[in-house]
Amino acid sequence: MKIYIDGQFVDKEDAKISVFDHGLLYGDGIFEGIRLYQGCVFLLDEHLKRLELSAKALLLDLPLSLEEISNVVCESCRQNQLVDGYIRLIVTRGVGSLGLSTRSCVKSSLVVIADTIQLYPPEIYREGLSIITVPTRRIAPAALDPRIKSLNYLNNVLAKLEAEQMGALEAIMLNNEGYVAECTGDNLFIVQGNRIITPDPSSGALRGITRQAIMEIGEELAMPVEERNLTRYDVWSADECFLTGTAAEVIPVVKVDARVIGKGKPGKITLKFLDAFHQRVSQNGTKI
Ligand code: PXG
Repeated sequence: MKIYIDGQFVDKEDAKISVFDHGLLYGDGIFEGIRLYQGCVFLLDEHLKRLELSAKALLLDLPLSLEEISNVVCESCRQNQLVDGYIRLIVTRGVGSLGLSTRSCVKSSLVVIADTIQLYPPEIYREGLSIITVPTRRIAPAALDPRIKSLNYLNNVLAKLEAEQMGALEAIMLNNEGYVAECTGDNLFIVQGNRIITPDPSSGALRGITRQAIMEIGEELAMPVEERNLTRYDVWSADECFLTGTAAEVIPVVKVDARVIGKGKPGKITLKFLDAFHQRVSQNGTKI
């Protein structure tokens, strides 16, 4: 496997960064997770736009232009002869001295890993996922805005740990007010009759690229998605529930906190969105 680090493609064994990189020392950096489907990078421009906004929020200068980064992403896929895959793009603050100040970090670093990913076993997509709510609250936007896709993922890692301790593969995180924010690495949607609802980013959700694709599909299907506060009761009493994420794609949820959702199997509207999403995947890529 060839990994891109700051201008060079190196073997996996040689893909190393400094222990003085502030990405390691302080989680000072940003990332994106991007999919490659059939030789096309899915929604690459959208991912790069989000990367740019995350960088801006952290006053982090990207080491390359977005066009150059786009070329590096495509080249990483080619170097690894990937047809379908998962690309992890990381920008760290770069090497500096000890201490929180970013002033000693002269140049940010760019790492691109082009690999594959399988988050959930295949049967989950047919049968649906069982999830729980975990005690760890989503970090407040006033502390660290969840729209910044930063290398600080401890909040999510802790929640994922709690989920796994309880035997669940994914978990709902609430915000400090007790409203549903999102899952540890996926956005959440519910279906109530013919209404489709997802929490607003202000409640502590990442502005997911897959979430955005689902909202566009909703417009196309004349089932526009509403963004509003959701309680756990809303989720428990929903007719359907599903999660979205680049790695996870669209996953039906059939149980939440031991309550069966709808009929306990993937719902009709969920399957309609899933189908429309798969069609998009084959139409909206940047050829590598
Ligand atoms: N919420 C959070 C907190 C995420 O990290 C999503 C939602 C879904 O967003 P997208 O843009 O992918 O539709 C994410 C996605 C990984 C990895 O290992 C990345 C994410 C989640 C889990 C694992 O690359 N990010």
